[in-house]
Amino acid sequence: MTGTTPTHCPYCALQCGMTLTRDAVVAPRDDVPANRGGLCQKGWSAAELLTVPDRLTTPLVRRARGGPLEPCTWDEALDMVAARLRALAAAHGPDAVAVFGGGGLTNEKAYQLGKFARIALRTSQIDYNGRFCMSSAAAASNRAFGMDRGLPGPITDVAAADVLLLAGGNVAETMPPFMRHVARLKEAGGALVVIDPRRTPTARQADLHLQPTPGTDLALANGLLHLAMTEGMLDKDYIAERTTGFDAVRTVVNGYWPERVERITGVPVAHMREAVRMLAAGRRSLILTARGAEQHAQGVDTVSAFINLALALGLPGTEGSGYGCVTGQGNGQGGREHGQKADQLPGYRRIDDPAARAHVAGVWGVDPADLPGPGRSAYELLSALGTADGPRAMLLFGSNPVVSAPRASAVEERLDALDLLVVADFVPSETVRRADVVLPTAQWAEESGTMTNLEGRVLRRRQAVPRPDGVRTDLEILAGLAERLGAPGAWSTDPAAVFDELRAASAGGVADYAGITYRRIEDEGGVFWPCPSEDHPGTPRPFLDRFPTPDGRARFVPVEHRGPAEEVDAEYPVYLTTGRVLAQYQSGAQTRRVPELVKASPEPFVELHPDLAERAGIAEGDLVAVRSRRGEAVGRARLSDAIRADTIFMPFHWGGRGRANSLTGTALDPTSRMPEFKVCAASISPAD
Ligand SMILES: Nc1nc2c(c(=O)[nH]1)N[C@H]1C(S)=C(S)[C@@H](COP(=O)(O)OP(=O)(O)OC[C@H]3O[C@@H](n4cnc5c(=O)[nH]c(N)nc54)[C@H](O)[C@@H]3O)O[C@H]1N2
Ligand SMILES: Nc1nc2c(c(=O)[nH]1)N[C@H]1C(S)=C(S)[C@@H](COP(=O)(O)OP(=O)(O)OC[C@H]3O[C@@H](n4cnc5c(=O)[nH]c(N)nc54)[C@H](O)[C@@H]3O)O[C@H]1N2
Ligand code: SF4
Ligand SMILES: [Mo]
Repeated sequence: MTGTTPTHCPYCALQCGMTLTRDAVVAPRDDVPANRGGLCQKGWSAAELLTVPDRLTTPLVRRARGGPLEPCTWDEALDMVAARLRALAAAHGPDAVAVFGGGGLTNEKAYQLGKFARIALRTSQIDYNGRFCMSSAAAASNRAFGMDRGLPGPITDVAAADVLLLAGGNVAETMPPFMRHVARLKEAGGALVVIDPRRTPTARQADLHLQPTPGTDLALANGLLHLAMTEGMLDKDYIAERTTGFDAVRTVVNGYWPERVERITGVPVAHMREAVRMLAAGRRSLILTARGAEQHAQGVDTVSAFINLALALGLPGTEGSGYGCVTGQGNGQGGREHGQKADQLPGYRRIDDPAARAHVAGVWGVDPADLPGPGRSAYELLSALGTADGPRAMLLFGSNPVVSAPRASAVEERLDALDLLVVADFVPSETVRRADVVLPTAQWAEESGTMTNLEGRVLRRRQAVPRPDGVRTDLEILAGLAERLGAPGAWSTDPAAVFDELRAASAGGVADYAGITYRRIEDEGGVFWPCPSEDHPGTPRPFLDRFPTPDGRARFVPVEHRGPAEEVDAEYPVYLTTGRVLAQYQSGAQTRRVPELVKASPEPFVELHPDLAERAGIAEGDLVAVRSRRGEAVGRARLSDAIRADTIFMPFHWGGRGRANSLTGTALDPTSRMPEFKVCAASISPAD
């Protein structure tokens, strides 16, 4: 810790570079390509997190069911947790204990958490909130390219593109400095095309805005490909040389003629035609998806439809062009590579692959036969808690599902049905308040580790300030429990040592970090994976020569539009979609504690079209009751003609009465198990 420490923002996947003084003064860095001198309001006010008045600084335990959470010592808390976990596993088997992680955890923590589940608890029941975030794009990328790595190249490629098509992303609010790259693209004569049911701050800056009904992007992407076919815009040489499976896609896409797609999506044919012409005219084009297109029960197929379009136009694997997804959480990328996912081992290995098991078991010093198999996905895990054949205890690091999980009231019931809920956090979130044991952790600027940003660039987060007395790091907590459980393997509390072990565990995997060292990250301003050895330069653009599939070609996947799992009807006549606002982050556990952000975005709201509002007897500023088949939520009406008249929007950053996830449905994508956060059927009325 010197006077001023160069580090990165505690929030989103852009991982803007910032410096922090020992007195916690934040300033943007200009040596980090993602933000070069810019920060959003959350970044500027990030130091406030270090001094929130209700910071957790002592372990808490609930000694009697229904009783209060009371302070205790670390030994009492960890001894108690270890003893109860042992007893539950002895009585019901190791799968009686579950682990839930987060995409905000550093690579070191995510790795250690996955290892802790597999060899300290020997449970298969681990998953994480990235399932709610990146899983659809990840699955579609894997099946097309054999690899899932956020953007196809450095973020500076955006400025050099001729066209950027952004499907379901509102980066002007969710990653404001991203718009600097878009501004450069526009200055150089490039164009931005946005697909969003709302005319968002991002869409307002677009050259073309397509405004579909929620849940219809797949049909729209197929329709765009249909037009590219009929207008002779396909890159036939590329399709022949670098891909397989186009014929099956052509057959399916024949059925998506423009007028039919207009009927499904509500997007005029002329707009579709213009979008395709812009894409095909560009020499370098980027197609990016974000949660608006992905958080659907057919999210994987929707992303496949956009990848098919990109492949047919010859974009992926061409410098400056391609398909990518805009990763969300701070370590949304690295957090999905090193084993906190139910079906995964470090290095993006599959847990059901015998060679992967042998390699990782070797690094951990255990018998491969002792590693558990794949477990339940996040929502399935949450909904199994406390049921007859589900887990009876859960350890949770880095998520606040009481606010952020779909059908959250049912999740609350499941959490309350557990024999033991242990939550590690630094603030008393809605989920912390339901815990039996609370473990206060260090945060962000009080510890160090690595994060992998949306580009696939591994960065160093450095400790800038001392941590408060009484708190421990997540690595220390895991080491303390592993010791008490008599776990095999090494449980270092030093992030650098854990990273070295992660490097060995990832070696030879798809996400190969073997050649990345803390020193190199510092000297080179981050290193792109895969990086198999210390003399390897890292891989900013992974697909230039070949795709990491067995035959080196990218795979087209034919996909059909099925529509949302829940359609509107007479009782629930409007589509509800959910998402984010600039000044709040996720479940709000952090940002609702920062006064400046609360001032900017004080309360839940319902965005709706004036025509819809008039029909429902609702005026600007009224409290609106929104109902769905799952429950009710209340927010203040914000009338805006920027949203479709058949759709309402609620941000999901609040708990209590304003909780959007009291409404959301539980349909899951069959492949990614992503919940359908972005569309369900709802009704509105003035609230009493
Ligand atoms: N301020 C802020 N920034 C954040 C976060 C935050 O909570 N707050 N979270 C971070 C994380 S984890 C993530 S995942 C990213 C998310 O970043 P984004 O994906 O940009 O954010 P969202 O607001 O969830 O959704 C984007 C847009 O999808 C639109 N949408 C809704 N339904 C549909 C649909 O059916 N089709 C299409 N095409 N669009 C639709 C919404 O209107 C919304 O404008 O943001 C990251 N950055
Ligand atoms: N309706 C609706 N619901 C959604 C979404 C949506 O668009 N609509 N988006 C989904 C998406 S994309 C996401 S990513 C999820 C996010 O939702 P959550 O998983 O709830 O994420 P956060 O609110 O970031 O919660 C992180 C918690 O962990 C704590 N924390 C942060 N860092 C650390 C750490 O290093 N260690 C420990 N122990 N704790 C830490 C924070 O204080 C906070 O309490 O929400 C999903 N839910
Ligand atoms: S855009 Fe993301 S990383 Fe950058 S300052 Fe804002 S929250 Fe932090
Ligand atoms: Mo996310």
